[in-house]
Amino acid sequence: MTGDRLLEMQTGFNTIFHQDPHGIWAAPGRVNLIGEHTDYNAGYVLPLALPHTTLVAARPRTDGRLRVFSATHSEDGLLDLGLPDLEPAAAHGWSAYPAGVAWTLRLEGHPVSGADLYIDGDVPVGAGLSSSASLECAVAIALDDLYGLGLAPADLARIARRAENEFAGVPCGILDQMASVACRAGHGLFLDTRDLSSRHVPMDFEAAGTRLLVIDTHVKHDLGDGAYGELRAGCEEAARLLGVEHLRDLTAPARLPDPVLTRLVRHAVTENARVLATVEALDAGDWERVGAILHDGHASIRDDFQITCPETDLVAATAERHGALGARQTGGGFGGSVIALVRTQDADRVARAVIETPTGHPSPTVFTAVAGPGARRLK
Ligand code: GAF
Repeated sequence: MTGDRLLEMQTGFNTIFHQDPHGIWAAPGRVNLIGEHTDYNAGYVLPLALPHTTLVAARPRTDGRLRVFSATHSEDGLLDLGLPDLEPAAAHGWSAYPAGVAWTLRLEGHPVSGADLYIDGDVPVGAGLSSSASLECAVAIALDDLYGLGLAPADLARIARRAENEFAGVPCGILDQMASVACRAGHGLFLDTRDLSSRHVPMDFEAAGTRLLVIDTHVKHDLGDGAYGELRAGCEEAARLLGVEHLRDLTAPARLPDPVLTRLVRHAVTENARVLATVEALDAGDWERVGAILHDGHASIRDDFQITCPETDLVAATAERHGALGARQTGGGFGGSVIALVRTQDADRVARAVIETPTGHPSPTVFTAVAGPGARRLK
């Protein structure tokens, strides 16, 4: 984080609130290497934090007001919300995330009496890279620090997720929030979402002669549009019919009379196995194997979970045709970003090929992922 960014945050806060912030906090977006739609099935995930972060400059208040300004939504101006009157559905758009975090903290008995928040960031929005979780987590650690709550990272993630579920109305799992608070630079986070136990798995792409390309297809998805909730409900129904608490409890795919549920089960079971296999391959330094697993992961979300779209299928196939070891759509689905694991010498060729892929949308944007640190105080 450059001094310039901190100065911009400080100046931005000053301009809006005419005072100095008490501190500046950052929480990253993430890419999920493998383990898609396993988190609400109590399964495994393997994300890494991006260097892209949401930043929050903040100062506490004692009058019950939450005043929030987002530099990326400056057209909305300064929003002034009364914490005691906050109710789910009272705040809309981006402001539901900071408001939801303050609401959840108070609901759980934490003495949060208000705050001025100046928010900025560079996590691409709608790209499947967890911009909303990074906003929630940045606000959560800022309020935790300002009010000396002493919450553990897993509690902050749980509170941020609760804000998203109950206040913003998005029925997500805990993958994105745990990635944002608990990742470590140079590592992926191998997380068991059942008990939140985790291991930091070294993920130094450069030293391995590889790169992880993140290809934002600019095809937008919306997790609130119902499809995500339907998939989740389908998985829960399948678990009920199969007599297990979560699909994670199955050791092998199982058939159900409903072919749709049978497909959901097959993805959930095989995806957990792919996370375990990826961790093994990374530990062994077998990057070709990691690529092959990413390829299989894409096939599973395309054919079984059916959350890809023609554009991401095309981009993933194009990356592989031009030499990627493996490529797959990452994140919640229905567009967003594709990741491609490539050998360093193939990176430019693959990037050029996907940028030139005619998807019917603005050309995809490509950057190289470097595993960054989790949420932290900067100043
Ligand atoms: C979204 C959700 F927010 C996560 O909880 C997770 O389910 C993911 O989609 C799919 O793996 O990012």
